Amino acid sequence: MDNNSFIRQSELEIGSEVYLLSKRIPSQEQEVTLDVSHMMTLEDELSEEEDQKDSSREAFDACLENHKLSREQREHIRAINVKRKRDFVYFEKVNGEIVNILDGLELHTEVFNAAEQNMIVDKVCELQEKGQKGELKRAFTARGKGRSTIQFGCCFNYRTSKAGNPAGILKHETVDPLPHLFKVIIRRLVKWHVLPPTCVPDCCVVNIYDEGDCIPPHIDNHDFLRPFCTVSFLSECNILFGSNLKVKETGEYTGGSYSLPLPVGSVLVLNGNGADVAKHCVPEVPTKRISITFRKMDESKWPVWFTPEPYLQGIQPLPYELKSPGSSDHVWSSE
Ligand SMILES: O=C(O)CCC(=O)C(=O)O
Repeated sequence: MDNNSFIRQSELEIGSEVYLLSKRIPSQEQEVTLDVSHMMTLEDELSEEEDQKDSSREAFDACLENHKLSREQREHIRAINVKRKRDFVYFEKVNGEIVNILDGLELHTEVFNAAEQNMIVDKVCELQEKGQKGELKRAFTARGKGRSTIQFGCCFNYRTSKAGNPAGILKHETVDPLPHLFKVIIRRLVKWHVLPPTCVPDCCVVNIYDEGDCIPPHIDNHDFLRPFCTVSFLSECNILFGSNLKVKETGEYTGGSYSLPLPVGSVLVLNGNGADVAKHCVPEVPTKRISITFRKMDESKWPVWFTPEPYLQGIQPLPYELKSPGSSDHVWSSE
C-alpha cells in the first residue's frame, strides 16, 4: 500500500490508545494501560466493537506496524482532515448599523465519523431511556413541537420558571454529572482545535428532536461563556440565524434569516456576533435528530456543589505540524 492510500485508510480507522500501544510496545503495556485504564476513550470503546466486527483488523494492524505510525500521528491525520469554515457572512441592520451577524461562527465538519456517531447516538438513546424511567435528575420529555432535553453538569432554565426561578443556571439544584463519553468528546474538541483550551465545557444539554420538533429563536444565556458549541447527529437539518428572528404561530419564522445546514458529525461553534447578536433556532426537523450543546459555566454562576472535573483540566490542542498546500480551511499551530 502506498503512503497516500495508507493515509486514506487510516482516516477511516479509529485506533485505541491502549490497543495500539500495548500491541506495538509490549514492554510499555503495563505503564500505558495504567495511564489510561481508568478512562475508557471514545476510540477505545469503538475499537473494541470494531475488533469484534472486522476480521481484517489484524492485516491492518500489520500495515500500521510497517508504516510505524504512532497513535499520535494517526490522531493528527484525523484532526487535520477536519474541514473548518469560518468565513460566514450575512449582513443585517442592527441598531442602525450594518453588521455581519455571523461573525464568530465556525462550522467544523467530519469531527466524528460514522462509527463514532453511532456510538454516541446509542449512548444518548440509553440516557433517554433512563430519563424516561425517572433515573436522571434533569430530563424533560417534548411537549408540543418542543424537543426532549437532558441536562448534565448543571441545571438551567431557558426562561423564568413557573416557580419564579430566573433564566440561567440554578445554583442549588443538583444534576447528573457529564457521562464519561461526553467528557471524551470534549477532550477531542479541544485537542482537535474546535474549542479553545481557555473555554473547556463543563456541562451540556442533549436535545432529542423527533420529526416536526424544533427549538425557537434564542440567544444562549450569559451564565455560559463564549464560545459554546453544538454537535449534530442522526440527520442533517438547518439552523437559522437572524438578529430579528421571531416565531409565528404557524411555526414559521419572520425577521429574515441565514440558513445553515448542519451535517451529521459536525460541530457548530458559536462566538461573537454569531452567538450574541444573531438569535438562532432550528425549525421543525424533517426527521429524528440529536444534538448536544456543550458550554462552560461562568465561574461566578457555578452551582454551590460544583467542582471542576479533573479529566477536563489541562487539555492541550494537538501541535499540528503537517501542512496541506492550497487548503484554506485547515488550522495550523501558528494560528
Ligand atoms: O440543536 C441544535 O443544533 C441547537 C441547539 C441549541 O440551540 C441549544 O441547545 O440551545
